[in-house]
Amino acid sequence: MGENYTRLIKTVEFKKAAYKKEDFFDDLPQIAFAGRSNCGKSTLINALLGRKKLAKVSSKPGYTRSINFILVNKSFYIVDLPGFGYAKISKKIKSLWEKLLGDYFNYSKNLKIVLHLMDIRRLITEKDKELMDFLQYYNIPSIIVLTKIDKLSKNQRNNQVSKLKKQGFNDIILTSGIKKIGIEELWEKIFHILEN
Ligand SMILES: Nc1nc2c(ncn2[C@@H]2O[C@H](COP(=O)(O)OP(=O)(O)OP(=O)(O)O)[C@@H](O)[C@H]2O)c(=O)[nH]1
Ligand SMILES: [Mg+2]
Repeated sequence: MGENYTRLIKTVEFKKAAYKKEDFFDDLPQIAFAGRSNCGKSTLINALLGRKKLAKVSSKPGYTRSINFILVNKSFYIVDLPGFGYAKISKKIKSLWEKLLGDYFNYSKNLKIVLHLMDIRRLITEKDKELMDFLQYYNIPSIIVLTKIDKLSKNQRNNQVSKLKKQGFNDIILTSGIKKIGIEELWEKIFHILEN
């Protein structure tokens, strides 16, 4: 393996849980984590940052309701977005989240990329397609990050990855926030994006 990217992380600071666009930060580049509720966004962010309780991890889906800005090395933000697609929340909350996400994609000029997280067992659902359309509409680049790969055997993983490749998705990172798999690769990707 090449460089140890995790060692490049010197400071991590939880800045804000934003519930409206006036609370967004846009002073520095940012990398956002999006995906269905329960797909493992907060867990993966915690694994990346090596701090256990920085991004709140759901005991039940639908926990992250705000857009959470985490400042790293005083030079960029990791942004934890609220999960979408959880059926058991009210229409009112759902439309508030959609508005919040729309505002975020619309106003964040320093958003470099959205890491689109998906549970490796589920892949692309209807809700994921909506996110993809949303990102395309706002012209925001994204890559697929598969989560919870510890739940599948090597063969099963390969099967899921080849399904995605057949659909034209070639840039895929495999991770497990719980087993800390793919963390270095993900950092490499993030630093590469930040440098360009
Ligand atoms: N086995 C396994 N479980 C995981 C992994 N990542 C997350 N989980 C579990 O999945 C559940 C949801 O994880 P979160 O990280 O809270 O998911 P989230 O995407 O932030 O959820 P929302 O905030 O509701 O959008 C928790 O019970 C985690 O422990 C993983 O890599 N492997
Ligand atoms: Mg979360």
